[in-house]
Order: sequence, then structure tokens, then C-alpha cells
Amino acid sequence: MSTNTELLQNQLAAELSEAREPKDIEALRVKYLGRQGLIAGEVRGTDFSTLSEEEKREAGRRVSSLKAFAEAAIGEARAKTEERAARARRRGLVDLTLPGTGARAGSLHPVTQTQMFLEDVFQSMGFRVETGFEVEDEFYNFDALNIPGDHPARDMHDTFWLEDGRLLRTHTSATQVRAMRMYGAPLRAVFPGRCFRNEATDTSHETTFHQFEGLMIDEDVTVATVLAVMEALLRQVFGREVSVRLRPGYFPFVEPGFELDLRCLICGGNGCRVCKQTGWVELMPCGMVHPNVLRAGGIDQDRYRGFAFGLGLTRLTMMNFSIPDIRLLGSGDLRLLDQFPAVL
Ligand code: FA5
Repeated sequence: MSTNTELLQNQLAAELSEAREPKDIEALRVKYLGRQGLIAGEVRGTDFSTLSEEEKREAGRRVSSLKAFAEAAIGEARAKTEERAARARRRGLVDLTLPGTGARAGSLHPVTQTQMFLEDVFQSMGFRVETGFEVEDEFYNFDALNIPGDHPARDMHDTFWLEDGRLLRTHTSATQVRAMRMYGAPLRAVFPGRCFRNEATDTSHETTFHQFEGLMIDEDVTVATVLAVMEALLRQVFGREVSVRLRPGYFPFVEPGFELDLRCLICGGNGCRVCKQTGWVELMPCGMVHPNVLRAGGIDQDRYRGFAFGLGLTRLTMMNFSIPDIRLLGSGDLRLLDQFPAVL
């Protein structure tokens, strides 16, 4: 037995010096220390009845010491391979012998898909696409839109103000006057992008959400033009007839102003948490551009008139993909996002 334990110890040391991978070390652990392993076999193969008391104690000591050696040596070898792998990771090296982790194909976010689709629809109708600025001047977000500092309508937008006096735009309407000043009239443009409001979140409100603004300025634009464009748009988005309703709406930068509501596609109009049990989702305010806004944009009001709409792009995406909570869209949860692979 004494010779055997020494042999096993030397054999284990030799085999460990060859082992490079964690799986090789684990195999050695099972081979030597496992229940059916060599050390247990050494004990099983000894006929203790033939040994004196002193020899039994000596045999026990040798097996314990072999076991202790094996545990320590295997632990040390494992630590060394882990250290080697960590060093390689720090140096940016990849261990090519390790099994691969597989590659995930990414996909476009549902809001991005909806935005790209709308951009295509409007570009085909001759609209240019402008993204504007997420960090905006107070002037373009409010004053130029007929919302001076003391106007109560400012309370409708809980604003994130920056230390330098600028703000995170509360709506894509902030790009209207910038575009008018840059391109003049006639003008057809859409402004997709993120907006920010410092308000409480619920199933249909987020602090960061997307809008899709449209602006058309021409000589013969009327309320009928607004309605025709809206109908064409929604038919294309949903690929079927959907129910909408138009009601008067107040926005300082349009006159007259309307609210366009969509019959809730989550519950079919029966009432749910998304539509707050009303059966309707507020989707798209719109109206004829107010003369003060045209003036701020340097547009000749005797010759031109304009209409504008501010589509809730995130809410439209919810309706289109039947997503019952707006917060899911910003969660980054791949279990949701994987369900909407982009169709490009
Ligand atoms: C506006 O932001 C106006 N600028 C829209 C407009 C443009 C009116 C042009 C007239 C002419 P409102 O605050 O209602 O309006 O927002 C427009 C749409 O954005 C809403 O109908 C809704 O769909 C979406 N929206 C507003 N706040 C949130 C929010 N916190 N989370 C998600 N969507 C929102």
C-alpha cells in the first residue's frame, strides 16, 4: 500500500502538469477523488484483516495524506487555469479552445420599425425627414410656438430644464419653426424623434417617448387636407380600416386644433388599462398652423397656410404590435424585442 500511494501521488502530479483546461482538471478530480476513484479503490483493495494495529494506523495516515495532497494539487491547478483565462481576458485574448457562445442576430426596435415605415410613407408623398434636436432652446420649444413664458399651456408640459437654461424638448413641434426658417415655403416635412416629459409613468405614459410630427405649408392647404392625409396614413399603417374620431383640441400653435383618437386596438374598444376604459386612445393632435407661428418662421401669411400634426409614435407602435404597456418598450427586455424581428 505504501508504494501504491506514492505511485498514485506521482502519477497525479504528472497528469496535472499536463492538464490545461478546466474540464481536464475536473476529469482528474473524478478519476482520483471520486467515489469510484483510484484513492477509494486503494482503500477498497486493502485487506485490513491481515494488518497489525500499527500497520492499519500507518495505512490510514498514508491514504489521508494522499487525499489531502490530491485535493490541494487539484485546487491549485484549477486556480492556475482560472488565473490564466483571466489574464488572457485582460489582454483581450480569446481562448480558441473554449466552446463558442453563439451569436444573436439583433433586430430593429418596434418603434424604429414603425418610424422607418412612416418615413417611407411620407417620403413617397414628397415630405422631407428632419430629426431636429433633443436638447432645445426654450424659444423653439415654447415661445416660437405661441407659448410665451407666462402662458398656462406651459404647464401642460412638465419640462426637464438643463442648467444652462436649455431643455430636453417636450415635443417634436420644437422643430417646426427651425424648419420654416431653414427651408421657407412651400414646405412638406416630418420630424420623428424622442421627447421628454417629467411626468409620472403608467401603461400609456413614459418620461421618454417618441413623436412623429408632420408639417405642410402651401398655398391651398385646408382642414380637408389634414383629414385626407391622416386617413391615408392610418390606412397604410394598419393595412385596414380603423375607427378614428376627431374632436376639438386646444394647442396654442394651431387654430383650429383637433384631437384625433383611435379606437383602442388592444381591447377593440371595450375598455382596458391602455385606453383607461374609454375604448379610445389619444393618438394624434393636429390643426392649422397658427399665424403667430408662421410669422415666427418667416412665412408669408397672406400667401401660405399650413397644417401640422403630432403623432404619438410610441402609442401607435403599441397599437400596431398589440403591446399592452408602454414601459415594456423602453425596458430593453429581449423577451419582448425578439418577438418583433424587423422586416427590412
Ligand atoms: C403635443 O405634444 C403637440 N406638440 C402635438 C401637436 C402637434 C398638436 C402639431 C397640434 C399640431 P400632446 O402633448 O397631446 O401634444 O402629445 C401628442 C401625442 O404624444 C399624444 O397624443 C400621445 O400619443 C403622445 N404622448 C404625449 N405624452 C406622452 C407620454 N408621456 N408618453 C407617451 N406618449 C405621449
